[in-house]
Amino acid sequence: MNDKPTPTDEPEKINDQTTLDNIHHVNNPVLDLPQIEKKYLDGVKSYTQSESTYYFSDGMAEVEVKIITDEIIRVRLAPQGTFLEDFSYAIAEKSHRISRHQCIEEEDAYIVRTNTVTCKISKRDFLISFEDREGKVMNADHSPMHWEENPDAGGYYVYCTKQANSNEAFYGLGDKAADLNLRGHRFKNWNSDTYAFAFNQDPLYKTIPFYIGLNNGDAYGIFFDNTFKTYFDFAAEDATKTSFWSEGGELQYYYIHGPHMIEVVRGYHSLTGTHYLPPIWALGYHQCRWSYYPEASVRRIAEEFRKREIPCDAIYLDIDYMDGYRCFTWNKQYFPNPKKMIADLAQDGFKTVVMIDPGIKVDENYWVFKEGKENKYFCRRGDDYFMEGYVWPGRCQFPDFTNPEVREWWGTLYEGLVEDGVAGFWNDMNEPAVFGRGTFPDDVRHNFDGQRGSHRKAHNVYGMQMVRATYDGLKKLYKNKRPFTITRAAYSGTQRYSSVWTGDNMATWEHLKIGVLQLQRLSVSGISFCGTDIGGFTGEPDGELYTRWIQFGVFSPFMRVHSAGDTRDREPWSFGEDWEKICKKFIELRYKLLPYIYSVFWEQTRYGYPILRPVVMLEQEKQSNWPREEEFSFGEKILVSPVLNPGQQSKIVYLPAGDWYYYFDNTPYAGGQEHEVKTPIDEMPVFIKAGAVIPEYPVMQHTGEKKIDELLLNFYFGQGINKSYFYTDNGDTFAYEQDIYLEKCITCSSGDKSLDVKQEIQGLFTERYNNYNIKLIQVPFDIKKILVDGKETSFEKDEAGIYWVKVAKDFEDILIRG
Ligand code: NBV
Repeated sequence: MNDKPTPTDEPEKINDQTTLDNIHHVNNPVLDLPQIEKKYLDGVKSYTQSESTYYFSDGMAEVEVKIITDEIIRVRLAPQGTFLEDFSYAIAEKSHRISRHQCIEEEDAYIVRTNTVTCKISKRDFLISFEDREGKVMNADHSPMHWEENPDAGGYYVYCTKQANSNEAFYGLGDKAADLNLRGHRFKNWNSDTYAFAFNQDPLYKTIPFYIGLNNGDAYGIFFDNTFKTYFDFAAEDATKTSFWSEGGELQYYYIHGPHMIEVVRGYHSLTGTHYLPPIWALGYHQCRWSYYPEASVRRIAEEFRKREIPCDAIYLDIDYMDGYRCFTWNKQYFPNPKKMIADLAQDGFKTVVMIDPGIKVDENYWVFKEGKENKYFCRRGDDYFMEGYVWPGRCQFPDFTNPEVREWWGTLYEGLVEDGVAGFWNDMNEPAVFGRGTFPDDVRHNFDGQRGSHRKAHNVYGMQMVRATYDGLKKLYKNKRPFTITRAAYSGTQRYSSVWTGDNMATWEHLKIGVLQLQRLSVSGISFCGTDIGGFTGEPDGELYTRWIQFGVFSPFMRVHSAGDTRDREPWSFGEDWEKICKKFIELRYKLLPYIYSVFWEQTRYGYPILRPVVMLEQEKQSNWPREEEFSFGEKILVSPVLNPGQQSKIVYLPAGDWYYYFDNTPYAGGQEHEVKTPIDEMPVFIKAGAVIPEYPVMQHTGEKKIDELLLNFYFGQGINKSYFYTDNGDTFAYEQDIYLEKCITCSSGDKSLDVKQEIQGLFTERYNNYNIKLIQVPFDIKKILVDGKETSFEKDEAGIYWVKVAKDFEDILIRG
């Protein structure tokens, strides 16, 4: 761990004069070695084709252009003509859709074409560009791909420099604590333990080398799949250039065509996978702290939640539950009978989630260490010494999670805790973090799934492979139940194995804002299941900050309060009755929205839609939206703008085109413009899209508390035709993979004094309830008649002008007439 934020290195320059000169310009005239200098691709001399892959050569270097789909093309560079092994931890599967493509030779260029994208490779200078079908250039090289030999480590520093248009905006790159539009910034990817990080501090915990460019209103994506230390410069050094480069590995990137931002994200998910569908309890409210112990205080917290009737689904145990911080053990003094405690908590509707770190204590009497040692599962240095470093348990060794055999073993270690009833696991410190020097030295060797590599290559995937081992192991141990995992470090593709949190933030208003940026950014970078430490990890929030953060938490995909060991109490009741009341109201709101939230997760898992969508993603054609950072939608139908300042009485909120309703009183608002919205402390700007159908659960104390006897459906009247989807299943098994789920599509078509509703149902799951209770909000005419599947049905109207009607859950159509 680092006690203080580590100062970031001076960013390397990439222009010719300054690049890495001081590191390795060795020019020995006696031996007449070739001078090490930056080399650029020369003109194209020849090309060959092998199925969906085209190879272009400049006589020495080779460039591969591979058609992945109609929308996705991969480019690779081999400086000496030999490509590295085609291996990636990020890419989910290799079987891609076959698409039609061809290569045409023109006088000055080769044209590789799919149904959607045209990739041009200019013969004279090897510049590569991507165009849409109409010939609009989406993305083009500024200079040919280039490289520089690295005589110390071997391989090359590899560079790609693209043109940046004067008004091009950039989004993505994971957890960066920077403006949402990345233009004008430079970043480094090197997973780092960054306790109490600051705005614009870089690098942070995660490496997601994927960005979206918004070029004159049209979007494309670039995924630079390289695990070494990578850099991105978004028109910072030179306003006309966007560059990405790496200290090793291959220059390999995917061009992902839009033109809509959301389609770029879906394309990225088609490569790197989507989030596994979490168990529904993982979407409830979670209470965490470093640490709740001993057993009596865990029980007291749980009792307090139930006594105060504040919903909660999970309690976390941080490192102090372990025996001397030895992973997979219990401190029997604090927790004499963990199985019984966990069972009692479960009886009361609480899941127990515990932490597991990668550092394994060097202790000959500790079974995990002994097994790891005997089987040679721990990482070693260049000269074969063990990689040893100090972390919580003292002197530690570290499993090499890039070795499949080690991952398999690690997965089995959870057996005891799973038998004790633990429901979820939290992987921390997996950047990997080591006290003092921060992380492993570069010479540590890794198996890298048989591809071999030093820590330079494996560092950024270490945490991902740890949580992969955790997830895969748990999947076996829980049999048909869905695991829940959360990780701090990540690389592209981690979403297949885990949720994430943003690490050790601070209890300040600025950090609340940073969280709003980070979660939107993670979501558009393929990591939708993300959350912040609500309330701030270090420091003390006052009641107002805590409450506003809880409000943001309701609309965070992952909702967990967490704080450091030296902070005062952080439970929803810790700030006095007034704040407790508001926090309770908002946690209840999370539970009411759960069927909607769960459906949004399904859209992520099944179709690759991001969960949080910044306004720019909703209306990318409007340039005034590009810098908006505070409004975002949660799924398609709910738009929020969290309150981010103390004492704030009102807030300017932009609503995208269309009509909206203010959630707390159903007041209609016109979209396509800004509004000044009042922000009393017990409300926040939450708007529902007109035409939406939002399913709602009654307030429950935990997701398993009630079997509902009818489902409330909130119909928000909208002009024209509007579709809403919702998803349901048994909430915690993999039966949905055998089609045991229901996906419902409700289409509402409004006319003059009429509303027609149709329902289409897919899947084989059977709900336990029989009816929907439909709430018709803001119907602009007096309803005279309602026909459900042709039968006239009675309805009611309340004082607020809302109509209520009960219908069978599998109705096909409803006709509402004024
Ligand atoms: O395990 C203790 C903490 C944990 O509470 C936090 O969430 C992690 O981000 N952990 C870091 C290690 C110590 C941090 C100072």
